[in-house]
Amino acid sequence: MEKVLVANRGEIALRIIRSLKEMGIRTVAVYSEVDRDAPHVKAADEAVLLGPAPSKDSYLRGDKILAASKKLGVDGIHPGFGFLSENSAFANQVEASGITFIGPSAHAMEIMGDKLAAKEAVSKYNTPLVPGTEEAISDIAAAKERAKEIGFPILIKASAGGGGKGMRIVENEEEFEDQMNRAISEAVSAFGDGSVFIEKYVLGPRHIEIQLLADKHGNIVYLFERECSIQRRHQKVIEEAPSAVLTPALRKKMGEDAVNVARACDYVGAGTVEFLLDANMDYYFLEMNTRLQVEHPVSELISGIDLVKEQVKVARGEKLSFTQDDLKINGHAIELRVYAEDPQNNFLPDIGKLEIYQKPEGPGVRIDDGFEEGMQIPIYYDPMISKLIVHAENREAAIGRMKRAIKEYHIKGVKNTLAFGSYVMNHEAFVSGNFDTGFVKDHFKPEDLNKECEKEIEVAALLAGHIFRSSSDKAEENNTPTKENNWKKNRRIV
Ligand code: MV4
Repeated sequence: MEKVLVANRGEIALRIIRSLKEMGIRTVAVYSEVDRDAPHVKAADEAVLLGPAPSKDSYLRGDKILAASKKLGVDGIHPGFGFLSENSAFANQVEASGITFIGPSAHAMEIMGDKLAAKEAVSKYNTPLVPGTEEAISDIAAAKERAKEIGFPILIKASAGGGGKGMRIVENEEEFEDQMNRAISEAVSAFGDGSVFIEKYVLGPRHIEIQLLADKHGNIVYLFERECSIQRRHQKVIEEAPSAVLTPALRKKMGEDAVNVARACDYVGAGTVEFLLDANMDYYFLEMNTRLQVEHPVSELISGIDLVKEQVKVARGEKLSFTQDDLKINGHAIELRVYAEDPQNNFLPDIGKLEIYQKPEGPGVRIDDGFEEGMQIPIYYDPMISKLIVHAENREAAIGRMKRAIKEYHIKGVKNTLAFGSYVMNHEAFVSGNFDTGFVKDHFKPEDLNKECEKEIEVAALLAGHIFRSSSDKAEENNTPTKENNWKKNRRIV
């Protein structure tokens, strides 16, 4: 593979381009009209304008991307995540053009994209599934009987849904029929497919996912788990690896079950199997994500594996160069997604210009971003500014490192989730590891961030006082006449 087109934008496009460059592969970026000056465009060897800002006119234009790839002699396309990454028709078109799609087969995407088909494929192995209906519900009365057997509350899920889309909780028998009818019509309008099924509602679960890598020769390994329970409205905010609560035995069992999920769909490439883990430490298969995920860096840091390079290698037909026994967890990693959102106002997306954008540095700090100071956050795409990822020898040290890195990160001009990150890092439930997917709902109140701010203001005031005193002390010692001189002479103290 000599030339790869990255069919994405922002931080993930830049992150992929970096690995490709390290492998000596030439790179092609694509961009929309608002992304002309974006770092991912500057970083690539060549760049192709796709069209106006809206995704449907630019990053979702598979036809334009394919035409540009042919014209420029591209031999591989990396879709990143979102946009075309889980579009099996696009993967097929790419492969039919003699270009390698750096991702799984269209077949694997289709099975895992249909939640009922996924459960059926997985049920051939002994992977635990949440009790529920195996087929799309056609008879509401029969489904109600099944719901009574399972016990309320139950969840109605759309087979074409996923990631929390098309889910409905039903608390009791009385509301079952009404909720079922709503769920079906919602699924028809949202996905063009009214297939829904029911599952027992697992209360207070953790969201644990297993990172996998599979080659084209039947070798599949797991790169341990990520704990992704700190989320709101199905949008993850903080992820870490490893989980604070898995024992080595449970890690091995979940890892091996995840490998079987991949086997069930002949998976190739990097993929992730999501599990729910309940308070009894029982776990259940939820779904498989057939793409590189936003939170992949925490797995890279604890495993020492560059997942993008591995995606390229397995797409080229190479065998994995390591086995499960070669893989060891090294330390602990935490990622904070820095969103252009206001945590004080129900995480409402904010837009504007990054007036100040200064990144933290130092040992164990990684920033994956696609913006520079002075840039505008576009309204058209995901509001993520960056991912702040830290790695340290253990969880406690990683939390300390994240707090330090957040303090070093200065963003002005756009409201963001940095202070929220600091709130979580200081929260007893997070520090102790005693939390689940209800963390934000159960613990977080917008006022809590004022306390974080007050702490910061207090520190700033103390520091300012100290600086003032030390500089005026020195001024007296030096007997220098002007303020200007005092500052110049003493600035090194600061
Ligand atoms: C569930 C569940 C509890 N019981 N299924 C959410 C996203 C998608 N991947 C599936 N999800 C869930 N499925 C059963 N049978 C809990 C979740 C879930 C969740 C639910 C409500 C609020 C936050 C959540 C975060 C992660 C998972």
